[in-house]
Amino acid sequence: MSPKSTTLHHVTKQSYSLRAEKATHPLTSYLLRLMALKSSNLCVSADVSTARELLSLADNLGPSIVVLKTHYDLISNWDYNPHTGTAARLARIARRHGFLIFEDRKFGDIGNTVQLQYTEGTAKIVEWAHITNVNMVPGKAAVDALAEAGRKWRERKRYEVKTDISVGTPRPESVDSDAEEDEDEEEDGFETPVQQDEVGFGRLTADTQRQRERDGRKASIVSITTVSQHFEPANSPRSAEDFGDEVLRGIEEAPLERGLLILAQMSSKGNFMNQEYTDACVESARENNDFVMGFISQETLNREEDDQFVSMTPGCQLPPAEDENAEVKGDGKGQQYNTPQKIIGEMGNDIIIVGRGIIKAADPVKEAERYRKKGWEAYEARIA
Ligand code: S5P
Repeated sequence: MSPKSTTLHHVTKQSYSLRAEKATHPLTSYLLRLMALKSSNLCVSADVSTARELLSLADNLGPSIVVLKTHYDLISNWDYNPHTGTAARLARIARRHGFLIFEDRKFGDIGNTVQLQYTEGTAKIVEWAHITNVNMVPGKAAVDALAEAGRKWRERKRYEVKTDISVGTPRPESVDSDAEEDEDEEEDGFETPVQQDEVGFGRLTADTQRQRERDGRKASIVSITTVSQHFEPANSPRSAEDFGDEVLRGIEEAPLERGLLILAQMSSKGNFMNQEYTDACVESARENNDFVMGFISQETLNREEDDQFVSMTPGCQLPPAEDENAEVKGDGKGQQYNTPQKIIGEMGNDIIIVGRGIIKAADPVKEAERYRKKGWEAYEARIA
């Protein structure tokens, strides 16, 4: 659809800081605070082919952006290891520079399938992407299902499973009793290396060894493995004070809540997202507003008094710096572009999403700053 220039909703006149205070979704509130802190409403779309390019873009552009958008399936050598892989490394860069990771997965299937795609499989997107998005063509059930999966994941994350493993030796009087102990432990289902790995607690402590020896356990041919688990509240988001330079100064790390954007309008020429579809997206967002942060759209879709969704807008390019009045053309493959001024200033959106305009520039760092400034000026003029 071609977006209408409408009278802008009252929220578009408010500062990001004020909106951060009012937002009920923790991740939306955090994002708005981050925007105010970094004077940035820029999301870079890191559409590159290797993990190395992705990580170096993230690190170099980190200071200018508030969101980094990924298409993990474009990366030929994505490393799926949850602790040392591409997503884990990206997460560390995101914490250090203060930006959110948005996997532009555009889920578009029946509810059951999108839940599995979001939480399972090779990528386990929910584990590392603060934000993802859905193409609502299959219907509202896709949004409901993702919201359910996001809530369940968050609930599980509320407690960290901490696992201690100690390897000792059996009491001299009976090897049988040790066998029983082993059996009991296995019945409890506690010998799960994945859980041990997940929290990094799968280690043998010297203290436990010594304690075992004090308890009268002596060397023997059979050893006992005792695995104990306890549940502890997960740390609340850490700040630079307790996390050093690993977290951007001035804000704590992102909350654990996950967020969804609904693909309500597209930038591509001749797309089939009509008004009826867009209206249904807005309804669905209102129905799931503890999980849906807002939209990928070409105009703000806040309509009712209480709406406080964010809209993130792709299809953004600037004319070259040396000819700022030049017309920005499409990419010849259906993509259409608008300037930050039009997207933020006139259409009332919150975040510009820029891919090739920045990543293909001769100097992406400088270009990202040029976009950041233009986007920010448009916002400041809008709320003035
Ligand atoms: O309507 C849309 C929705 C999205 S998410 N139009 C888009 O272009 N996108 C994405 O934004 C697209 O998949 C790509 O990753 C990015 C735009 O890239 P650019 O190089 O054209 O700025």
